[in-house]
Amino acid sequence: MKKQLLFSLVAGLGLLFCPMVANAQNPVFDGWNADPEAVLFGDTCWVYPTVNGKRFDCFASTNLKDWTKYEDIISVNTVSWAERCLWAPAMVRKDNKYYLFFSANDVHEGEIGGIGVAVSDKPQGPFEDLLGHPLIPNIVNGAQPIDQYVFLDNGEYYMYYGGWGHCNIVRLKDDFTGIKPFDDGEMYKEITPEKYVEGPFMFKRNGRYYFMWSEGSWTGPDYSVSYAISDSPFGPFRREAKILQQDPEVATGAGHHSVINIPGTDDYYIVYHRRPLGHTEAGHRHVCIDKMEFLEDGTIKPVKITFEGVGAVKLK
Ligand code: FUB
Repeated sequence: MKKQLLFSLVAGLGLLFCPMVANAQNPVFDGWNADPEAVLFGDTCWVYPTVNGKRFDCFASTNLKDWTKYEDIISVNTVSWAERCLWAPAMVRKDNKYYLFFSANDVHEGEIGGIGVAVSDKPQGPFEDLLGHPLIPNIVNGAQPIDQYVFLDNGEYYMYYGGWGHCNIVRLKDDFTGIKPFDDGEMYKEITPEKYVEGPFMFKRNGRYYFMWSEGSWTGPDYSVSYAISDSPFGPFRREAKILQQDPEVATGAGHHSVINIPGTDDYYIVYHRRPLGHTEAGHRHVCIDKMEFLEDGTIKPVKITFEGVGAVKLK
């Protein structure tokens, strides 16, 4: 009887914290998922999130509303050097192959782990470890080797990465088996903007480079996303503003995002994670999608995080 009473109380509180919204589309799919990397391949949006630290799943949709889940696309059982903390995937398609970059083991000095890369013939995997060892195993310029984002610019693949408040950029070899020097001979360039914590992301709009990152603590309510605009992929990146953050009426800890642009349009969507109201557990994060808009001068408007989401969107 006591148990039943407790259950009704918890359920009632849950309803209080999660208001019912007609046609609510956020979170976009069920389950605790975070750090979503969203990419468009043709008419399909693929989302690669952090799942439980032991494996990755991915999700596909042709309208951002209805999703198909593909489970266990790679796991610690298939990457010899990975044991735990499989985090924050990044996805690249090159020459009809799909490359999944990931971080593993939450490495500290002297430990095995870091950023790895896996390959498949299909976006839904299964993926195989490409190298048998991490691509970036070490801590350089104070940046923990996690949270990579791979960016193609003028035929060169660059990787932004880094936790612990430091961000590096490296240049990837064409076959992704390692990194190669910049024109000045340097292998790693630190590009950390003010207040940067982790989760870098880059996109190009109207010839300008938008560099974005997460701030605050990912376990807390103040996790958020800010950005800078530059004329170069190497910066300098002067912090412009915070554009994604908690809303006391909707959710807390909104951060670690990616951005998709519908080709041939100026329609942008931000794909991010957030923690439902009333939840404080670090891993309780949901993937959500909301609209991201720009002002005339090219700056990004603060994003309104919603329960409604973006409706059914034509992706092609
Ligand atoms: O999901 C694990 C970690 O949480 C990521 O690497 C960070 O960016 C934070 O979102």
